[in-house]
Amino acid sequence: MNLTESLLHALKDHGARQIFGIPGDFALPYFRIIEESKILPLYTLSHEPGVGFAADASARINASLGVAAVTYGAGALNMINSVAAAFAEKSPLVVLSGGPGQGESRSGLLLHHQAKTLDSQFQIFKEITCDQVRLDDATRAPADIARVLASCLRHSEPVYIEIPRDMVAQPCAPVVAEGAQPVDPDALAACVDEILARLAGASSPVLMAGVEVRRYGLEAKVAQLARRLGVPVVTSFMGRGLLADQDVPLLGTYMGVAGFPEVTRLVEGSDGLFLLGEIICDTNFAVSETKIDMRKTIQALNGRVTIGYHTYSQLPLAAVVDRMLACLSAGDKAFTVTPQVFPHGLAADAQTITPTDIATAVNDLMAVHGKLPIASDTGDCLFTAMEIQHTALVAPGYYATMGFGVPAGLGLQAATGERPLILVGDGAFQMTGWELGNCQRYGWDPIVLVFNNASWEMLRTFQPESSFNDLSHWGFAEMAAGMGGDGVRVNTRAELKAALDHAMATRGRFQLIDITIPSGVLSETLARFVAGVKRLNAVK
Ligand code: TPW
Ligand code: MG
Repeated sequence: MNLTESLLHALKDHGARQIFGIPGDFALPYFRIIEESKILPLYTLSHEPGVGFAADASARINASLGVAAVTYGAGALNMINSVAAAFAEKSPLVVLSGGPGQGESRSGLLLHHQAKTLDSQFQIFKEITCDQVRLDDATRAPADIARVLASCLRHSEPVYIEIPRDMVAQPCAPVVAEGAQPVDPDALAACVDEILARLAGASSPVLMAGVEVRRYGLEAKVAQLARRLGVPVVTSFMGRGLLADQDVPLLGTYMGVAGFPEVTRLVEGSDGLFLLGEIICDTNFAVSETKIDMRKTIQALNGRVTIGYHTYSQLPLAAVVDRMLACLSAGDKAFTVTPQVFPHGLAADAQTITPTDIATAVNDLMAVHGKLPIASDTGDCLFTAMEIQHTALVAPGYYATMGFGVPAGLGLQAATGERPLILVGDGAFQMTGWELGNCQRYGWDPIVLVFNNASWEMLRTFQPESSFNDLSHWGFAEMAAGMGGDGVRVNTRAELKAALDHAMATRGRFQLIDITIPSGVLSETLARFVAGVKRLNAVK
């Protein structure tokens, strides 16, 4: 076995199912081995940000490793934003980069793709990955690979692996995976006793599920936990899409002033708010009129459980959930909640289209044809996604990068084989929409809804006086054919419904629906958000 084969087998053994990438001369040798060994399928895209987003989405949807393979310098540095997004939102993304061979630096010449020093790239990636290795020693490589992949899964954060181009075919032993780290049983028992006592003592406990629940594959167990505790469940904004397929008393998504008032009241009025696997960030918690006192919550995050004024460290989230389940008696507590009703029953008339009409049309579509997983970009499309019934969702809810939606949708289809729905604004589509041209090579056929308001509308809501937020109206529908898909522009609700039905019935080519949204028209959720933020700012 050579070094690249040893790495590829290790990736597969740790849960990776495919690689997304773009080669370059520093990467050609290891890409050849990826292709010829057939250990993992390789999907090439057009631009490195898309490679990173697709690999990140594959990691999120399957709760396993995603792999992004690039070349040194121009390739890897082009992917910084995507890796930063994965780091911020705790997605286990493995970055593979080619690199200069030993001795290449000795020529006395600067090497092409070199930024400052040959080590600059490694140093830059250190900031946005939790572990790194340069595979410059074939004897040490198996242990180094085992450590880095274990770190990736343990922390659910990106890692960086650089493969010098003269090392790829060196003989190398197979990687032996690291074992699980020991957990202090006394600390675990004390921690879980305390959580359960707090919840039992609360008159209005609520469980809020966050992204780590999915990252660590705990959705079914957390659903069981909620049933046994008999507590209502909400997700955070970032956690939207979690527990969508579980039997669980799921009320909705907490969004403070932008959310459904019943959910907001329940969460802000809870005296036992159990934050499970949350990222404690502004998009999850800042937009509230009644500030949640974090010191009064129970925060169970991977590796850190904080109750009141003290913290238990080094307890994996899975161990905490397992132990809680073991301590609770087996039966479910009888419990009902009134789930949120999402808009449905679109009037297929000649009216112009609002974002909430799009949510309504999607809800109608899913009621007939079953759920589709969704990849959403940043912008009003993500607020609109909150009005669509609970279904698997990948979106940059905290890091809020544009450009995520389209490549993430491709990542979803590659990783699951399921046909995804992609929600994307016109501004974001201008960034990475071209990646759709790769669907024809791989038989992907996402349904793409472009929210075309000819505007950076989210920005306009914050600063209406600036005319730089006006975009021209691009004809995305016309571009689809040249990229191997079908495109249609819709201006009325009747046209939207007809286009969605047609897209659903047409398989094998991507289906782009370019939806004209009149200027200044927001989803109901974004309108609540804007009004709420203005209210909050007015009282400051
Ligand atoms: C990579 C800043 C946040 S929202 C937004 C910008 C420019 C406008 C989005 O326009 P779009 O959607 O896609 O047409 P909509 O609904 O608002 O009209 N660069 C990156 N990421 C972010 N978040 C920005 C800039 C931004
Ligand atoms: Mg727009």
